[in-house]
Amino acid sequence: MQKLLNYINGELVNPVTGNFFENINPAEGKPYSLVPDSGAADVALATEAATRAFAAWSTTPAKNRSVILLKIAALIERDLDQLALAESTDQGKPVALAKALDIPRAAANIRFYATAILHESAHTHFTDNDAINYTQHTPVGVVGCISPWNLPLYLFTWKIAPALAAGCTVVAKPSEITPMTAYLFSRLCVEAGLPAGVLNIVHGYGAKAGQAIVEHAEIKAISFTGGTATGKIIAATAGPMFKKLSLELGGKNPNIIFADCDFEKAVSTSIQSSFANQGEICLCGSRIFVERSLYQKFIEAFTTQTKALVVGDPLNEKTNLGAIASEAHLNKVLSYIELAKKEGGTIIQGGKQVKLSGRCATGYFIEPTVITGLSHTCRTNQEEIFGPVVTIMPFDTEEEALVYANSTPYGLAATIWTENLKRAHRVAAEVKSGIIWVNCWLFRDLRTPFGGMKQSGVGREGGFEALRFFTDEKNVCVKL
Ligand code: TXE
Repeated sequence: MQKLLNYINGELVNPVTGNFFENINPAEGKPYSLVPDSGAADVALATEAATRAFAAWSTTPAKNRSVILLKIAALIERDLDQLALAESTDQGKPVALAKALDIPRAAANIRFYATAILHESAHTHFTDNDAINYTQHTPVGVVGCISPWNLPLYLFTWKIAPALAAGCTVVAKPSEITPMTAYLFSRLCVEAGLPAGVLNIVHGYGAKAGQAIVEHAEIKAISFTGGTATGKIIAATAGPMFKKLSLELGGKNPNIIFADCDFEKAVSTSIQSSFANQGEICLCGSRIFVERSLYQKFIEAFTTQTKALVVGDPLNEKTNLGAIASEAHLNKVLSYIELAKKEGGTIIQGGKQVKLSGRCATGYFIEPTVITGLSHTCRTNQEEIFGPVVTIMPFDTEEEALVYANSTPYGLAATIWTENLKRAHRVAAEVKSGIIWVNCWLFRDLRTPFGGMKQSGVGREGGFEALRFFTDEKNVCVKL
């Protein structure tokens, strides 16, 4: 079985203990490769390498850092098919989605920051004729980047690219559930000639390798994307050490549909925002609120289109929903469908595990599921399920829609469907979410800030904010 390796000090190496654990292909429910079971000793070696590399990398001219990052982006594009296949095999998502979204976006992340550093500027403030103040940004040092399993290479590069571009050196850990593309990425970094120690990738479990990264005294900043519960643990560890922290956490996003919307567009995009990537995107709209006069018509069109979705082998180009990322997650999602029934919900579409035949006979598949008849306060509508499960509720007034939308502890994203321009702006201003889409979903301009409110996170990623996160900022005041 293929053994993945850590990437430390420019070399692909075994974990210190020599221990590995199995990496499961979720479409088959079977192991297909072995992952380094790294711990504090591996993180210590990675951090030493990153510390040694920092002086040279942080003073490498921006244009030279840019050249090497662009080379890595080009290698990702060269290996698009191989990386998409690996992402699909590792995560369970349709290979077509990996090819269209995950891998191109990984390359785009790197290109964006490789060129952003060429166009950075600093603020200057003239204090009458008495002084000049200027703001200086310097790379913060060795940083930790910890990423989840839903969009593996996409989110891994979303953190690593700004850190490297800013001049930091990095100790990174992909999710233990989806380590394959991070491993392939490390091989591309070797091929591109990234200097030794600039990026180090340590594979392993969160509580062991991840926790060791957060605890390491020489790691000055942590950028984390994952569950809110894990975010709390990381904040509790990193807070007293005064590390810089960026936490991108869970969501329970409202999708608000007014009767004056472009109906066809609202339905077809809501199918995407509900079920893309098996609903395993923190930005999915898992709570759909529909104005009562449109409710019945929406339910009929939405369930018809849901029924037409193909749950199948991720390697089949016609598949809409592939496998759930892990057996534990499959069981979690199924338990929420049971909870919804106990809470009085009606499953109007789906609701069951899917048993496929052939190579996928023992894989982890779930029908896209639509639930009605629940209150906005029940657990099903309050907790993040992170699977192909949506609830639909009617509302009577704009005020009521806002109460429902803002009723969870999360505040990551929201979608609003209306052709009324004034209402669109009014509602967008009132919804407590870090990103609001009006008449679209998942449309991203990489220059815009990204992040959550409430328990969906702290800090902003994307744009120049991410570059700033990885720097120390000072004001220099020169008296004239
Ligand atoms: O993620 P974890 P899990 C949500 C979703 C899901 C839930 C739990 O609801 O069901 O979170 O998923 C590393 N110190 N999201 O448990 O644990 C871990 O190894 C340092 C939302 O799989 O948060 C992995 O690399 N690191 C989400 C990363 O954290 C630790 C995406 C994320 O894993 C650690 C995924 C520790 N103590 C799940 N413990 C989103 N917002 O996109 C774990 N890790």
